[in-house]
Amino acid sequence: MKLIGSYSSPFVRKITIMLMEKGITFEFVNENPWLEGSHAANYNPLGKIPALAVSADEVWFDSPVIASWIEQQGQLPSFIPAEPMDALRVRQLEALADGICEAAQLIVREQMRPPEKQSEELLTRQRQKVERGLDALEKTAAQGEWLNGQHISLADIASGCMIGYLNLRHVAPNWCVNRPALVKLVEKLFQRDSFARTAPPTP
Ligand SMILES: N[C@@H](CCC(=O)N[C@@H](CS)C(=O)NCC(=O)O)C(=O)O
Repeated sequence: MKLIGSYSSPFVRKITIMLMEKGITFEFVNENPWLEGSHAANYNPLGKIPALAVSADEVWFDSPVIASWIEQQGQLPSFIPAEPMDALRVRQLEALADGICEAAQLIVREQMRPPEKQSEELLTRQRQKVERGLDALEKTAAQGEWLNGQHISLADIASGCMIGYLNLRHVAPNWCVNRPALVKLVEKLFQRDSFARTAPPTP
């Protein structure tokens, strides 16, 4: 089984951590979708990573779909609760963390353009999404040890990967100010072997 991705992608990291935590072996295929000649579109018509190639004719893409496929393999620990409403809550929090990553990526790409071509409107809009998203996660994190229930879930993993990405790209560098519950959660996550082993390389 091959995971097509890059070491700096928070979506790829989420999937890598799930596989590592469950002890599922895989081959990592390093693919930068932004480089000319990238093979990402061979696995996902959208040309995005991650993609999980289970065999030549079974390829899964979009990280929430890949996460569901991994869970369906039945390997413990489970990162999506069995109870349907709990599962929905976890998936919504995953979508929130992923959405913050998407907004952060738009900020990063916009800031790569020449200053005179950058849209202040786009940057403000995306920064607001990041801040509102972080506030919502802080509120949830303050309610318990994990974002949902008594156990680590996909919501926590996605949130840890999201914060790792903000740190890497210096987006919202003050994310930890006035968000003590999120800080506590992330510190706990970053101590895990799976997080330590997937820390993105600093550019
Ligand atoms: N919703 C997708 C987002 C994946 C995504 O945006 N990946 C980025 C890398 S972090 C990418 O491949 N971008 C290339 C592009 O947008 O063309 C997922 O969760 O898998």
